[in-house]
Parts: sequence; C-alpha cells; structure tokens
Amino acid sequence: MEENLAKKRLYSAVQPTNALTIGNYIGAINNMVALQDEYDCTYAIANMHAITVRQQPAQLRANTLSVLALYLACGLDPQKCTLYVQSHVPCHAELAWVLNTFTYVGEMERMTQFKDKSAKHADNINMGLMDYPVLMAADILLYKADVVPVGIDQRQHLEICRDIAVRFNNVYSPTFTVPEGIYPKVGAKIADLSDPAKKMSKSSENPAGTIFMNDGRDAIIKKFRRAVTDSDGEVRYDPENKPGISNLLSIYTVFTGKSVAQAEAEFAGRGYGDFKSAVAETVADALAPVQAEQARLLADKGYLDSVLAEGARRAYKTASSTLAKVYRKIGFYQL
Ligand code: ATP
Ligand code: LTN
Repeated sequence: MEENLAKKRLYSAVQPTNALTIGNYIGAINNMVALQDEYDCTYAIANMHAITVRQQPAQLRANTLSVLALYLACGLDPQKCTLYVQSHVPCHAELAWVLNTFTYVGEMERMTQFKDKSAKHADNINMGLMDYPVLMAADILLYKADVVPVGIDQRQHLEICRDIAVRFNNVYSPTFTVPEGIYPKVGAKIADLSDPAKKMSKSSENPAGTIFMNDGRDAIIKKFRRAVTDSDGEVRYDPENKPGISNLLSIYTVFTGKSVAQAEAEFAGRGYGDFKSAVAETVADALAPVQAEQARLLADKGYLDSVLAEGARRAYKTASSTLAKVYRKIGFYQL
C-alpha cells in the first residue's frame, strides 16, 4: 500500500516504556483501530521518546516488539496502516532540530508532563525530557497528519504542535498541515484504580492500581476488587463526586459497548462488590484472546521484523519528502 491521496492522514504513537495498560488501550489504541479504514494511518512505536526517562536496553528492545505485537493483536492491519519504529526513520531527529528553533524554552518549561516527569525523575531532568513535545511535533508534522487520536493527557502537546506548525508556516509559506486531536468520548483519561485522582500509567510505581494488557485473570480480579470507590453505595456516573465508580463505569462501558445509563440500570440496588466483579470478569474475558494472539505473534519474530521493515520503508518515503521541503524552505544548501 503506498500513500493514499484520497484519504485524510492520521498519525499516532505509543512509547515502549513498559507493558501497555487498559488506559493506553481505551485512550488510544481503540480509536487507532476504529479509524484505520477511514484514514491513511501511520502508527509509530516511539522509542526515542521512551529514552527521555532511563530505560533498561534489553527491556526497551523487548517492549518494542511487544507493542508491535499488541498493535497487531488489537486489530491493526499492516496492509492498511504503516507500523514502524521511530528510530528507524532518522528524519524525526532531524526535523525536531529545526523545530527547536521555532520553540521557546519558557513554553517547554510550562508543559504539565514535563513538570510531572521532572518531579518524578528529579535525578534526571535531561534536555530530552524538556524537548519531548518538539520531537512529538516533528513526528506528527513529518507525516502531514490531519488528525491525531490520543488520550486527553496529550492535548497540551498537540496544542504546542499546532502552534509550532503555524509559526513555521507564517515565517515561510504554508508547509505543514495543522493537525487536530481526536479524543475518545468515554475514557479519555482512565484513572489509577488505587488513586482515582491519578492517571493510570504504564510506568506508575504502584502496579496495584494499573491493569496491564498482559495481566492474568487472577491479577485483574484482585486489582479490581481492591479498587478505591466511595461510601454511598450507588453505581452512578458522577466524575466530580464519585471518581472511582465513574472510572469503573467508563472501563465497563468501553469493554461491553453498553451505555452508561444501561450500566447504571444493570447495577441499581446491587452492591459495589457485584459491580467490581462484573467489571473484572468483562475485562479479563476481553483481554484473554488479545493476549493469546500477542503471544502467538511474539513467537514469530521473522514476521514482526518484516512488518517493521516494510513500515520503515513507507514511513521514510513520506518523512524524507517533508524534511526535504523544510530544508529547502529554510535555506539549507542542497547538492
Ligand atoms: P508512561 O507511563 O510511560 O509515561 P503512558 O502510560 O502515559 O506512559 P504513553 O505511551 O505516554 O502512555 O501513551 C500512549 C497513549 O495512551 C497516548 O495516546 C496517551 O494519551 C494514552 N493514554 C495513556 N494513559 C492513558 C489513560 N490513563 N487514559 C487514557 N489514555 C491514556
Ligand atoms: N507522547 C505520546 C506518544 C507519542 C505520540 C507521538 C502520540 C509520541 N509521538 C505523535 C501522537 C502523535 C504519548 O502518548 N505520551
């Protein structure tokens, strides 16, 4: 499949920092799969973003293939979309350097994720961590993406990407497509089960509140059973006053396809114990076939490598043409 000119272009990526969580699935992968027919899709495994926090090399390598296998197991079709590893396409680092000169230090210091991760990794507040949004802007702009499906935590990064694109276009001539974010209607920010004020995150230090896509049934049931709720006993969607229950309702509705009203009616007059068990069983049942397919794919490294090789070839074609255009516009001498 070569670039499809009739369809709008879509880009997204996930960092191979650990096993993925149901937050990543609900916030991002679910939409990535749903939109693959409608758009010309490019999906990266963002290993260059991952190293902004210290990684174990062997783990990073293994996680890279795990994310690809999960993408495929969740239903991404390499015939329809380009699936590749960010570091396989050198244009990302090259465009990020140029975009750095259109980005202000103050803007990067104000980014919420930078502040959160700086607090969490106070011993390693490196330039890459601060420059993370610029590399992300380079990812998106290289592929001329019209839309970017992500969880709500990435909204600020998408806004800065749009600002950088507009700034560049204003200084030169229209060069970059200014992208729009696509956020899920339900579950744009799944909370940690043990602390509903926190985002569920794959690199959280407390795995008790995180459901990983590769968790076994027993672990899933145990974690949901311990999920923090409230004392009023009613299964009702009210994120302000009942964040724990509302989070469980979001998870339940995404995995069952039921509406919030249907779910509330189903558990009216029943205790939280029943509700938590139903959510746990639903999630465990939904994940079992995905896990089996991911394991099958991980046993076929030859196939996974072939998907990545073809993905890198296609991605490079688009990315290098955008980069060449940028270099021309800014006045880099060409041979
Ligand atoms: P890390 O903990 O390593 O920073 P993460 O779990 O936040 O990672 P990312 O790789 O940064 O995951 O994000 C991949 C995608 O998943 C992004 O689109 C992000 O918005 C989405 N996402 C991450 N966590 C959640 C969540 N709790 N709810 C909804 N979407 C999420
Ligand atoms: N920063 C993103 C991952 C990411 C991304 C992207 C998402 C890297 N490059 C480009 C969308 C588009 C995150 O989810 N933390």
